[in-house]
Amino acid sequence: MRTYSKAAVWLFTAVVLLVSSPAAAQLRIAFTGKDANAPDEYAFVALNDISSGTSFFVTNCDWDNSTGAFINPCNEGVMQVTTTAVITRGTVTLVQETAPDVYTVTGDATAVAVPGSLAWQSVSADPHYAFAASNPTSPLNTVTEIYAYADTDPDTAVGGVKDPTINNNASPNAVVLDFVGVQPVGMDFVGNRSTATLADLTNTANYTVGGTITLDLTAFTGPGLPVELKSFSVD
Ligand SMILES: [Ca+2]
Ligand SMILES: [Ca+2]
Ligand SMILES: [Ca+2]
Repeated sequence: MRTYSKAAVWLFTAVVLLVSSPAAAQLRIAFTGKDANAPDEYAFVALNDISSGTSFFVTNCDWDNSTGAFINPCNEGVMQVTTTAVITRGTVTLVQETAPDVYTVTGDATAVAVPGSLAWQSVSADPHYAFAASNPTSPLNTVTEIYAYADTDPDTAVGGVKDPTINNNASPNAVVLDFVGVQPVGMDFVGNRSTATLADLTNTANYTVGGTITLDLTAFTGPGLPVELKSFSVD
């Protein structure tokens, strides 16, 4: 009779569980607007339902895909956003800096400055990256995935060193919105929120740009709401 070690049985069980378990919904968000005039603010949409108690980080630091890390120090802030209830797919959440490093959220989340991080320091060209990190006390150095990137620098970020979807420590599913030839202080999605697709969210033609903008928090409701992944893995 063949015998198996406990370790072999455990490994077999773990593999069966891994293969048979449905894949958990991946955290998927996209930026829908920002306005650097006081109060500095941005809005994001949930592309999947987000569980209560989920955390991610947002920074104005630039990514460097030649090293697979954020440029650090970069003289920019980083905040931790944590959901306080389920945020359903399509919901738009607003985060505003209402005093230096004090953030007010319109929606079911909190936002706090990461201890030791620099002030948010609003500047029109500031990029916005939303990302996951393995160490919440040093998130810039421990990035595991970038979820969304809004570039309001007039350069072409896509395909360049700031593009988080390519090269080292790449996040192929990051939703990248890249303004080219303009440096908007404010920008906001003005396309059709009942039919928007992922391609619409990343097309700057669907955004208004300017100075002070009241960001539109209307939910995205259409069946074409972007949930598709460009790439999928179970690591
Ligand atoms: Ca503002
Ligand atoms: Ca800044
Ligand atoms: Ca750009």
